[in-house]
Amino acid sequence: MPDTRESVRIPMDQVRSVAVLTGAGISAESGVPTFRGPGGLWRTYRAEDLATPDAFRRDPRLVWEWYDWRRGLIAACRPNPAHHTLAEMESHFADFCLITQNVDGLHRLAGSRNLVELHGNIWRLRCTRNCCPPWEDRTVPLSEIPLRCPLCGALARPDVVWFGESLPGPALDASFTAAQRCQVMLVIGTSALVQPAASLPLMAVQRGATLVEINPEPTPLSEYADQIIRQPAAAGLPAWWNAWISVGKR
Ligand code: BJW
Ligand code: ZN
Repeated sequence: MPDTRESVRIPMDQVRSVAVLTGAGISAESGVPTFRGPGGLWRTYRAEDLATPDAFRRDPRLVWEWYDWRRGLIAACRPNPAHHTLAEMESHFADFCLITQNVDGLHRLAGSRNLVELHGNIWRLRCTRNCCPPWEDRTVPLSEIPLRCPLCGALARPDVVWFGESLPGPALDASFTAAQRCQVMLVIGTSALVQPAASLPLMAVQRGATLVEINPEPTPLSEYADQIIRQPAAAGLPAWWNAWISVGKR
């Protein structure tokens, strides 16, 4: 089977509804480490020690130190052409929903507005007592570790989704809705191994959507894709978008 199927072309002016699912790969060229590829975080660190509620209960200092280090890395990163292309695409469709698994905040920085952050945001913090509203804190490095809630003094935690935790209900609902009603679903830079995010493109396919994958490596979704761009996102997405928009104008 060919790795790149360039043949699928739905005229852009016939498309009203687009959903996009992004993963760590879209931010790789901005300098944010991925999780599972070469140089990925899970090659050096164990998710069980750092990204589960049990790990945080056992050793909040260790988990906070790891997040403080990652926040420092991400603070130095800027959106790349793939983030900017998605922000531009938003204005071309009546219904456009960008669903990201990333916690780095780069989509919003690039100007995306109709955005669902499925796994939370590393710059938002919350109180472990759940009695106080979440707050934004962009301080790098953090003023104290482990950080405490400024209102009640309980332990604070990053407002991200760890393994074994439920995803935020409104984010999950919005992404199911978008996946079920889109005509085109674009999947960019995710290994598609983590549930329930990985099921969203399959939901879209079951409802008849065209699936486009942009990823230099094959994933479990590749066999369902109508079009595959085997390139890094920062080059592959702008080229794909320019090709699609120029077909629409002809
Ligand atoms: C490029 C590129 C370039 C490189 N351009 N591309 C069966 C059914 C349902 C659930 C489960 C199940 N079995 C197990 C579960 C539970 C679990 C799960 O899915 N585990 C699997 C690993 C097996 N899921 C959960 O626990 C979720 N909660 C949940 O399901 O609640 C209900 C429930 C609970 C308990 C049991 C059962 C149900 C929560 C998942 C939370 C994930 N959290 C993390 C950390 C977030 C916080 C943080 O960042 O600190 O989210 S883990 C990590 O993985 C992070 C990512 O968002 C997520 C996905 O990773 P992603 O984005 O795909 O990155 P990579 O690195 O994997 O892939 C990068 C890709 O980019 C690669 O393909 C490269 O080729 C590509 N790439 N350069 C384009 N330049
Ligand atoms: Zn509190």
